[in-house]
Amino acid sequence: MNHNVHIIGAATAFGQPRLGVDFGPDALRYAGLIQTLKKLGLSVTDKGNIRGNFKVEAGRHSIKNDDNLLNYDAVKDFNTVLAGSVDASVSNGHFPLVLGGDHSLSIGSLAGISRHYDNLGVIWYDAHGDLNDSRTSPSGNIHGMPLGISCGLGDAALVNLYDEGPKVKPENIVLVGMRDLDEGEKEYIRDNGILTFTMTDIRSKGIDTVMKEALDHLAGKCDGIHLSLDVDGLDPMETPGTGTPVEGGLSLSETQLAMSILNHSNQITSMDLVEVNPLLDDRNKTAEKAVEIAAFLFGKKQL
Ligand code: EXY
Ligand code: MN
Ligand code: MN
Ligand code: MN
Repeated sequence: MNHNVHIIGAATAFGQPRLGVDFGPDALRYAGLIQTLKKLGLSVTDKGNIRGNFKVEAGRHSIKNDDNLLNYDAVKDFNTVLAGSVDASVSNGHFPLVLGGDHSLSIGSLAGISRHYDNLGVIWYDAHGDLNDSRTSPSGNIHGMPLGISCGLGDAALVNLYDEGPKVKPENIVLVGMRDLDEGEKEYIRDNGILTFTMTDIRSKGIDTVMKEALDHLAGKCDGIHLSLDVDGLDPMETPGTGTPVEGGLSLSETQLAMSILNHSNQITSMDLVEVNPLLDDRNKTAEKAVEIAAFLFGKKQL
């Protein structure tokens, strides 16, 4: 693992309707993210927060375009700025750790990262597939679409954001923790043969086997692996401070084990840590658990 970490705060809430998730990066800092990573011996530079040049004015936070996409212009502008920042981090030899913010930020993080790889692998640790487009989305919320957009689905300007064309190939994706997939997402997963581990698969095989199978699937063909970790992948009893909780999720200890396996693989080259919403939380416990998860990715051990 690259020990030179750039923390990039992606303080966006535009991908969904709830306020507060834009304070996620600061909640993670307050929970001790930077000190915790430094204690592990990493060189950590905090690049601050990207907010873009937008104000959440009356009405601004609830505008839908003709395609029913919420806050479309704001999501597009924000992710263009974010892509540039992430691109610069990778160019300078750093590991970008992008703090959310809602999951629409992965449009920008994948756009900035993918230009550095011919075959970027993606592990999407989440309750949701985030593979919708405006046609399949039940909500119009773009945080339910970033992986689909990165594969080339839907709105052309979002698909072509920062660089022309799709950023990720379906065969280079692994979904982990799935338990709330919309019909269109299921169809896309089946049609494209995306390797998917539902919670039922995880209960049956164990998270250790699942993570090893995920890494085996990407081994050889991928020249880097991006981990996109949505805290709603964990059970809401563990991480209540998130906007779209789904029961029956992963525990903290399973996630620690998953992160240890990724650490030992030495394959992870970038990460998003997203959907921490301190306004919905119980005394910042979701951010504290998210810090613990990042620490295990970077080599923290219990003994
Ligand atoms: N699939 C639902 C939708 O598209 O509206 C819910 C998406 C939630 C997305 C979250 C954060 O991972
Ligand atoms: Mn998500
Ligand atoms: Mn590429
Ligand atoms: Mn989710």
